[in-house]
Amino acid sequence: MLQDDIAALSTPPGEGGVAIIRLSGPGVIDHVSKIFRPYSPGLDLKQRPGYSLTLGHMVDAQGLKIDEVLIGLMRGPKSYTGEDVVEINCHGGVLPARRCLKRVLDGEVRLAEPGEFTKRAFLNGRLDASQAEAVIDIIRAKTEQGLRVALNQLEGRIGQELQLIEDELIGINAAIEASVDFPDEIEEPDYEELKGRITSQIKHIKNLLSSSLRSEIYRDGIKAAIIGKPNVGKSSLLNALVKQEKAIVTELPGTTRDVIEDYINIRGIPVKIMDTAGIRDTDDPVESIGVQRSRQAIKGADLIILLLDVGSGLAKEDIEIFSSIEEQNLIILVNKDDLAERKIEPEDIEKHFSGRTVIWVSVKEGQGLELLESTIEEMVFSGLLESEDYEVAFNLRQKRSLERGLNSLEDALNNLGTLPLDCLAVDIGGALQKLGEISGKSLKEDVINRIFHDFCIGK
Ligand SMILES: Nc1nc2c(ncn2[C@@H]2O[C@H](COP(=O)(O)OP(=O)(O)OP(=O)(O)O)[C@@H](O)[C@H]2O)c(=O)[nH]1
Ligand SMILES: [Mg+2]
Repeated sequence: MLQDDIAALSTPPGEGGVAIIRLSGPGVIDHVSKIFRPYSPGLDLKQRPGYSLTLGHMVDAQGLKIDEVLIGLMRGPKSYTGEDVVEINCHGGVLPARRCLKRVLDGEVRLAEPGEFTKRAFLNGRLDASQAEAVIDIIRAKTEQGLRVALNQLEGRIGQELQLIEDELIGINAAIEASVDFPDEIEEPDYEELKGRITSQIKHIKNLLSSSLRSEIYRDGIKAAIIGKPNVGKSSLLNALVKQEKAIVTELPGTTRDVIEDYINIRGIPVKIMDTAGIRDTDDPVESIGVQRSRQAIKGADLIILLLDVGSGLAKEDIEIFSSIEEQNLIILVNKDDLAERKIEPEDIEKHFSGRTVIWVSVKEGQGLELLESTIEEMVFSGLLESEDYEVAFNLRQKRSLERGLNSLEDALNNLGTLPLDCLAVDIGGALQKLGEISGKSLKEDVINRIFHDFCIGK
């Protein structure tokens, strides 16, 4: 495929040891050889082999030095994009990186769009669509487990699983079409056998979808909101979980006004944890905005951690907040369990929160926090298949295609015996089309563009 030449800064802007400018396209080696002066006199970049490094200077049109750089060459098709790729390692300051990029873009080379290098890798057949999507997941992974899921996907695990299903569906369709096209020579396939073969592929897809759920949690994480009336210890809990004094803690009720967020790793699950303003009726205009934000945080969370305070006892606010929580996962923490004077007893909890998950903790003394973590893990994975392999994790786009493919197969099964065989072939063809969207075999251009749009420039 003939493409133009593109370049972009592939490292984040800012100060660092090195910055890397990546170029890809048929003319990039030639282009860089004109703006680069190697240390070894007479050495010609164009003659250098793939996977070589060459040290020298990038120079401007007058031959003046711009920066000392190390040039990495990768010759297509053995490169990330499948085309000739040059990586210019310059000094990692804002100015050298910017000047080198400007020099590179001086001529025929244009600035790459977000994700364009990976898009070329896809278009040149180096990666399928699900592998290209894994590249973003690797960049964004927040826990070891999340990274493992993404690395498996980059290896093409999804593609391999789907290929098995596609091969079987192609086999079924071939049998049907042969009997439709040559009715005199080839017998109709046995309906019971067809039914069995289609059913087993339906099962395979359903299994893939359910085993994906666990891996998706490791990849995407969850949002948890810490809520409660003022002064129960919400900010203290956030600080204990993130292991730093992130939020202000005082003995005054109404300390926190904004939602304070951070990421923590709970047994491999990336958790976005939100500390919120204590919920109560207040005339203070700033605090009441904070209370509104707390209520919004409740709505957007996958998991709610509701704090109660042994020292202040159960109040009408506690009950009111509890009743505003809908169908979400909920853990009730009865905090300040270290206090001698206790105004909450187990019977009070039983009376108002019967059947709910309750943990007695002292955030101040770190008591009960381990149990909180294991309870979060259990709750998040409850009802999901046990699996240690992190085999596949579909994203929304892939799931939608998979579910549509599944629908077509279910239609095929329902129509078996009532509609003519060639209608069955259409349903199975539809399923194949949908499954093909996951690897990218049957993707429309606008969808391809949407996939790569999520990427950052330089990737
Ligand atoms: N004894 C005891 N005191 C605690 C514990 N946890 C928090 N506190 C104290 O309770 C007070 C309030 O703590 P915060 O973490 O600011 O409470 P908050 O829920 O964030 O309060 P607002 O932001 O005002 O809603 C502080 O004086 C904390 O030191 C605990 O486990 N035991
Ligand atoms: Mg607070």
